[in-house]
Amino acid sequence: AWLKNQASGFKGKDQFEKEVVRHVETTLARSMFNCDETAAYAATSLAFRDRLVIEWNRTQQRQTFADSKRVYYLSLEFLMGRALDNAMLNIGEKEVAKSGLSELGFRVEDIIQQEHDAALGNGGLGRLAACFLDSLASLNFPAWGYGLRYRYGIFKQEIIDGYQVEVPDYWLDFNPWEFPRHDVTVDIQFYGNVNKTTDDSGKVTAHWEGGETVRAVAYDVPIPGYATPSTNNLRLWSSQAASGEFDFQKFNSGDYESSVGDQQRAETISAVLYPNDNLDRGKELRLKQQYFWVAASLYDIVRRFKKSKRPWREFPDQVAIQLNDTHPTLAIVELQRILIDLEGLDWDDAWNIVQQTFSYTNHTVLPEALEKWSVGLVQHLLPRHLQIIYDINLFFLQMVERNFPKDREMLSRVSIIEESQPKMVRMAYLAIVGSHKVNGVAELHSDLIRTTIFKDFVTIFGPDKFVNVTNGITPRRWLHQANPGLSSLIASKAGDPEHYLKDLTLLNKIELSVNDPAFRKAWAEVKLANKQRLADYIKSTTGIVVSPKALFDVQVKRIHEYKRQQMNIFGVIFRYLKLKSMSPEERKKVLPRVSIFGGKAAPGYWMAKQIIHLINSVGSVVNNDPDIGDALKVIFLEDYNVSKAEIIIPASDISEHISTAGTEASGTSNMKFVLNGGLIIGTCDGANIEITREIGEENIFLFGNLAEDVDDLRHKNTYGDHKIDPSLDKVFNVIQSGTFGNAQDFQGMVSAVREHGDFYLVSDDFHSYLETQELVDKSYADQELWITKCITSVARMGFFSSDRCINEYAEEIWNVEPLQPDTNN
Ligand code: DL6
Repeated sequence: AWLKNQASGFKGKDQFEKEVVRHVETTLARSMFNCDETAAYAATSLAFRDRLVIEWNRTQQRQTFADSKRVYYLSLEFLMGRALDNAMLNIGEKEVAKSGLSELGFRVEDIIQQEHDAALGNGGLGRLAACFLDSLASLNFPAWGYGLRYRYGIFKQEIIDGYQVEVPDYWLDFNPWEFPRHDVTVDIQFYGNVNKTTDDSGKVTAHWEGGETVRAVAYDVPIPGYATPSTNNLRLWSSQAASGEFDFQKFNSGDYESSVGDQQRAETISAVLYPNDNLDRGKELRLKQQYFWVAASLYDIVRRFKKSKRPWREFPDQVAIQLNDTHPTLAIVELQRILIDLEGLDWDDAWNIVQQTFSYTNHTVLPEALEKWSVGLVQHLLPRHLQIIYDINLFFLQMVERNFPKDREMLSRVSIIEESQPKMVRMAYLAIVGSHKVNGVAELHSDLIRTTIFKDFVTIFGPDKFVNVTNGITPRRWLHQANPGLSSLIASKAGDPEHYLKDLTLLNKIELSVNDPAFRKAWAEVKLANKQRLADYIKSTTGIVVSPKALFDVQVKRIHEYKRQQMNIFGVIFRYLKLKSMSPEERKKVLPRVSIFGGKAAPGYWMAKQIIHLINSVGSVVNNDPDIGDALKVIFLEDYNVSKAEIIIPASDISEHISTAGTEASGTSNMKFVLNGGLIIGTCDGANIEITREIGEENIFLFGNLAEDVDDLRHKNTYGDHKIDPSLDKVFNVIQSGTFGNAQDFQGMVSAVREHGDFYLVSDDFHSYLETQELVDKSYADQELWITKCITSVARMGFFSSDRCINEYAEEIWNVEPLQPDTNN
């Protein structure tokens, strides 16, 4: 292992064992005789944490000393998953841990399983942030992540009688990966009012006074790079009462409940992650979370900058702040406030600095996900910020008016303040105006934002401000960690993992072996073993036995109408009806299929919950139908999360990425599935398009209408002749006959298509979906050709490493350079 030469590496398994034993006996105060798997996990993590901390401190010192530009990635979500396995692999000490633990009587796999996922995110957006942290550290960029330390991450999903039930996810019981920094605190102000004073020179200064103060306390999480000593920092803020204590006066007078009231109110801010994906709910507490987090982060960033004693105009040479969606947009306003109100800069100088510092990533074109806050709420919570937003808007609109005097309507179209009832602040517009670059996350998505939702801004600012950075995934977690079998097979052709996992384009070397019988055989064996692992997991969690020889068809992601899990389950019902209509002899010839679903619905999203209920209801009918046997099984895997994805993704033969064209900004699980040797069925949407470009259209199953036709189809469905696809009609009739339980339970899903305009074009795409699924069956029957497709696809996936993606951000948006570690000390 490369770290062996570092002072921070273990000197062999004996030293590792000694440290585990030391932690069991001293830190945990237990004896090795009663050391169970939980304690072994704790001690192993602490032993690894000790290693990380050494490099972490060195990295921070190196960065401070170099005083070069840093990147700050502001994200309300970091869906990190488990840390131990990742730490072992990134610092190259998993083998040491494996043999050391085995001597102590444990299996490394069992120990890894003890860890609770860090699930501080909803889905793609949060997982992308986690992949980016891995790449930033692996590529040696001086970078910090800033987020919130939610006490409750995304809820745990239980399926009871086929329905989703949400259970709180308290993940902080024992978390060895965070370091509370009780000395790093920031007091954050809310509410109050603004007074203005004028000095002798006539300069007016605003003072934000009064209101309520909540304390932000930093918790730091080390982020180890892969095969490098660079270890970056993720700083998560936790809220507590500014006084730190409860109210003794109230307590002494016997008012026990309200004596802790302030404390509880303050702690509520970072208590819980909002469980919505691609949906904006406009709740006051959410706005409070956003300001609390950006204000604390900016205070920290500014404090660090000020230590360098540089003039303010150099701020953008030292600091690049990336806004992960619009959630941190208030940071733009906060920096402007700091510069003009607290540091005394002129508006224009300050605004110049702000614009050069920030850049904004858009992750969605769905109107329901585009954030807006009511002016009244912002005024109440952040009175000074609202004034600044109005000034930003005024100067912006004056510029627009000067440059486009003939287009009066443009002013209301692009105004940051929407003149609706009530008036709203359009956060995406504020983010665009306050940033020097705006990017989409896949080519189609970036084109769509340029030509639809942000079209006017392209006219105003010019096309260069709007760029594309296609998303990526870290191959360390999503290949090496999740699929060790495939990773070592690839290594036999592509060379040392330390090389190809850092330059994923080296995967192309395996294409030379696509016809090598031994390689192909080994490839098939790895897939079968991964399918067996998933089959075992399915059996242990659902009791259902599935054959690993069947075709595994997987759709795992948040449940959303635009992602069209409903179309998938309608297709499954169609398949079931077809099987039922066959003779037993015919049925025996059919290629068996296991349809696997997983994903959470937002608790308030009624339709998404109906979809989960239908999947489970279909499963209980199909799986118990003696006519069907192994020919079809329908599985819903409870509580889909990062660590489950690591088991599910390597086992897939075909996975479904079937959003209505133009709705899925990118998707990243599509990349993970192909990288793990599965093929995909998908629409011409998001990154599917670039995956097709890279791997070749002969290796992907594309179907459905194109994004450019969606508006016309929707119009036709609402105002014209909306004929339901006959196969879908048949499926609906069976649902309505009560075959899968009370038809009333699924009426909403059926009438959304039949009576309410079929907004997601399920009927319009259904025929081509079924045809393409048939093609999948036929292709899978030819295993030789199938394996060729899989190997070829993996070989061509190098583009989708998040390292490529981070290098693009660094060069085109942030203008930062990596800081090479000194590997000799
Ligand atoms: O960019 C990461 C991820 C994309 O892969 C998904 O396609 C997209 O749906 C998701 N967007 C969001 C938007 N949520 N908000 N706000 O999660 O981003």
